[in-house]
Amino acid sequence: MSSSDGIGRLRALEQQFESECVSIVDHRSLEDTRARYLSRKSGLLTIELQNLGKLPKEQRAEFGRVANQIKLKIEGALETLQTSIDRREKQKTLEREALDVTLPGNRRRTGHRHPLTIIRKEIEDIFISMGYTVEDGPEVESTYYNFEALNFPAGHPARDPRDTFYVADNLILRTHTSPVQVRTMEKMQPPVRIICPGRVFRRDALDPTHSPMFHQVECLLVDEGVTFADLKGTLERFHKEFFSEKTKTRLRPSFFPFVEPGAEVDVSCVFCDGSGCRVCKGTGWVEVMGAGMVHPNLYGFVNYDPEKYTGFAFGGGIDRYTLLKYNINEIQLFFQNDLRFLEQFS
Ligand code: FA5
Repeated sequence: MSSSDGIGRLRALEQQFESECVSIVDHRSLEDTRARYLSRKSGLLTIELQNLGKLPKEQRAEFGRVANQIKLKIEGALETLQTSIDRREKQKTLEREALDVTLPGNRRRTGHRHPLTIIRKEIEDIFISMGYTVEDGPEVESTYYNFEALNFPAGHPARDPRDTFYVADNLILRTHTSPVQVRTMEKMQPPVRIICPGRVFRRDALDPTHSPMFHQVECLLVDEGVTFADLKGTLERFHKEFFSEKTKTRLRPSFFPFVEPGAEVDVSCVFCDGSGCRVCKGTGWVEVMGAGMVHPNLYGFVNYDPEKYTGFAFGGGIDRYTLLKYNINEIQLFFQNDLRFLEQFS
């Protein structure tokens, strides 16, 4: 091989590289070209350089000089291309990720408290301000606490599986919050002054004011010298705070096994101020809870001295209070989770 042949091939390689340069547009084509010309084993220029040894000695220097010059040229050109490709890629990334800080943001929708939660909290706050504490009790309850210890005789109709949801033989979904009375008296000595809001369950047919799952709030006060007048005064104060100062409270004799005497509690209709309307069915009164003086038999279950202590208890429907407070005529609205309804409360 003569030196001029060799140099001719080097120059041809140089030209080939120059014409290929225009198609280098990204990192991938850049690296492919770099490997094709300069790779240590199979690069086109590397192979030419391996031929150096085959040249006559006096031609080697010239061939080596030209080869080196072309190598530096290729490396320089690739370096320049690398810089411009890097700049272009960076620019593309910046454009892709560009943030227009003048665009309006996405407003996060805030949740609303459920109307039943709002009213439960309002009721709790009124009683807390009167010195009561808030207790909790299990929703899956034993028949002992739901019935026996509340003085329900064996065979009482409320125990019937047609009225009560049974989980097992002696285990039910509580039908009222009154079991918390016994649970509380078991764990604390008088003076006792508690309320307990919570979910209760009955096999009641659906209608605008009845649901098989609803909410009650229980109240229990036991101390020395507590009288029926204290019960009435507490109910009156509560209703005036909750509805308005104009609201009247009325007690009608009634029967619950765990109180004696017992009463149904009505409030003067908040819609017509007692003059009679559709909501109160023309009577001027709306029934809201059951109440009474704690039956002395209950004290036997919790080792309180019935000669020393007396107390009162009542239990009201939170759902009913909510219907009245917001003038809603359908209890099911509370459980259908329709946002158009729920969003009206905050
Ligand atoms: C009781 O549940 C007694 N535990 C209340 C009580 C407590 C009396 C302490 C004496 C002493 P009653 O079954 O009447 O009572 O229910 C009380 C209130 O729950 C009712 O006045 C009503 O407001 C509400 N209520 C009853 N059944 C339903 C129902 N299916 N859906 C919605 N609310 C109901």
